[in-house]
Amino acid sequence: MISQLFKTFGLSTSNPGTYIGTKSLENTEYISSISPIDQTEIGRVSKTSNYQFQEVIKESKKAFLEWRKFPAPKRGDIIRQYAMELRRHKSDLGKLISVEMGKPIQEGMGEVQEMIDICDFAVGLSRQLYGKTIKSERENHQMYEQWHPLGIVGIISAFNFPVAVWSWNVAIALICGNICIWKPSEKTLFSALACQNLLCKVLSNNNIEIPISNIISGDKNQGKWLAEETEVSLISATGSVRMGREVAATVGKRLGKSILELGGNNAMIVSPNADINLALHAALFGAIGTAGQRCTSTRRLIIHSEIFDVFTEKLKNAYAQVKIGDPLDPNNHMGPLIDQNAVNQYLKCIETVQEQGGEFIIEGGLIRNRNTKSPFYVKPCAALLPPNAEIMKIETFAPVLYLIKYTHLEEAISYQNNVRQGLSSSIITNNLQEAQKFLSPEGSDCGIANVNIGTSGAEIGGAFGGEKDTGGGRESGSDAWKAYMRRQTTTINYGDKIPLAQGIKFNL
Ligand code: UN1
Repeated sequence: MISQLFKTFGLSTSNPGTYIGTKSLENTEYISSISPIDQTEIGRVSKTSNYQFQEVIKESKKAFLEWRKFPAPKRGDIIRQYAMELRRHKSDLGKLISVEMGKPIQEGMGEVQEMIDICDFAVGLSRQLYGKTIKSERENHQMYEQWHPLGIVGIISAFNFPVAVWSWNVAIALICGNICIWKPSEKTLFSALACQNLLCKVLSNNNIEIPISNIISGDKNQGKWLAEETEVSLISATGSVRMGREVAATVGKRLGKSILELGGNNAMIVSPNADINLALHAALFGAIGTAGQRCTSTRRLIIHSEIFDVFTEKLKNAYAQVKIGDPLDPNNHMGPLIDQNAVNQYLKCIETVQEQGGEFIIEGGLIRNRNTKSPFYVKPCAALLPPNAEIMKIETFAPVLYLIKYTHLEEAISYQNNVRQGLSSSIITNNLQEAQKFLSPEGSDCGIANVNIGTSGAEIGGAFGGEKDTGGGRESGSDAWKAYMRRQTTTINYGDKIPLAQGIKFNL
């Protein structure tokens, strides 16, 4: 299967890792991509050298001078064609993501669907980069705002959504007239190269030689080069809070712009007025989807004490039905964790839960059977914890769910907000007052607040991101595009006098 995917996406077992548009550059140092499904090596990709990085910057600068001249709807048309390629390759790209990252095939294809959706959104947006007109206080004067592209946009993405989060950025940044440089996660380079090759196809079909989308491959070092580079106007980074702090400090020091989408620690409140069946589905998908490796994963269930026993009994039954195994088998709901380090974190988390007075209602542990061909498969688990347990403040990228009991809604909301992360949150209730309270300024402090929906599975049409340690950035829909452009305020005097603002007069 993998050789077929290689053929489809123009890949081989050994690939260059630096792309300047359609041109690729190889190097002598390589990164291996290992499938978490069975630990086989998919192939290798060369690391970007510092010299190659400088080339990417030089060519991106030149490219910007050309690309910014393209009318925005023409730029949109390139993204439209890219969306068509993605539609044609949805199943194959979904498979490649699943092989490389270990998420279930339906989720791999779901990720490609997010790419298609954001491309469609960006095509429409390419005709709607509207500015405001403003009433001037002076006679015969007109004011308005217009939006111009920034220049070069650097995109640092994480392994858990190897390509969708890039697409949220690249589709919008490109229609705005920017040039993009992508540093994908070193764990999912093949998925990234496949996307780049599809885009190159579109560029070639249109005889566009401008390198509008470029790739650098590597680890922290290459990420640091990108963050330090003054020619890069905006860095959009997705990943850990630790990484985000470093990027923010580096970019902030040179007064660059950044969009940060960092850790989440998302809670769902299950009220006594909840539709229990609905709550169950939402909790299950949020907690075990992508094996708990989404930044939107449900980590904490805050359950009313009146329904705690009934609900957890149902949760136990639901967990017992979760099928874990080869993510390429569409019958399975959960694949492996990404690597040994993730497994170690998971095991350490279980130990800490017990040390902090947690009581496992659904037991965790490693899974070793004939369906699991790598040591990275783990059991999703859930533990009841005292509401002040410190472990619940840390984001562990694994399917460990914390259960907390509450008696009053205010108490539940304060538990929900009592963590440093502020990405996603939800309440399951059919009570209007409870729902509105949760959505009011006294309610959830997160970037995403849902009612009768879980914490994960956000649509691209809304702005995506969160508060506090999540970094404050917003990507994808709504007016997130404004972060990829610079605002220019313009005043035109169409009279023959020059009245000064604020009533200032010169007696000349
Ligand atoms: C992420 O985990 O970084 O809302 C992104 C969701 C997905 C995106 C998650 N649409 O769960």
